[in-house]
Amino acid sequence: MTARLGLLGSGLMLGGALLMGAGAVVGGGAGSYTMMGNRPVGGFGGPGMMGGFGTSGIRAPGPGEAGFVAGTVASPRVIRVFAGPGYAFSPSNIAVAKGETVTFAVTSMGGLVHEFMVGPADAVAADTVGTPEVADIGMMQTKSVTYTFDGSGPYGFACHAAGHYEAGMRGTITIAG
Ligand SMILES: [Cu+2]
Repeated sequence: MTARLGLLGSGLMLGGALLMGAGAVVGGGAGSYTMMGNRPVGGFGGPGMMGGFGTSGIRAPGPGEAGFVAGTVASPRVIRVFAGPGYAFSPSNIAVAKGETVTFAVTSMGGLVHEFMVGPADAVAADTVGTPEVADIGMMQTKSVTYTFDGSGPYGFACHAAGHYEAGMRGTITIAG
């Protein structure tokens, strides 16, 4: 598992290291590791997710990059986001094309339970009720939320688990082109 993760880039290598640490923190209980064997929760257990880990690399091309394909309502572009380790998202800055529909597949790395809210920056900052979000993302779980960026922004995302936003757990979404 560790070697496989190592192929995926520094972000996941960091996550892998954190996971080992988290196991020690919780006493190495088998329970904390059984989740790793389960399919991720949130609807991305299918071929699409595995494709994301394949030869195409950890992320698909973004706006302005060769091979970029804007997401649509019928076929959203999937962007993988790692919540943690610690109080941070990776990536913390995401570029989307104006009008495109994006599914954020958010995986919690490490022992903290996170949330992911996305939408207009002011609503996200204020944790406004009704702003799209997924919550209770446990260690190595993946949950997804889909959003269409049909405005001019600014947009953002954040985790509003107690204390996380204040600790800096937020990011920005740039409308490109
Ligand atoms: Cu969090």
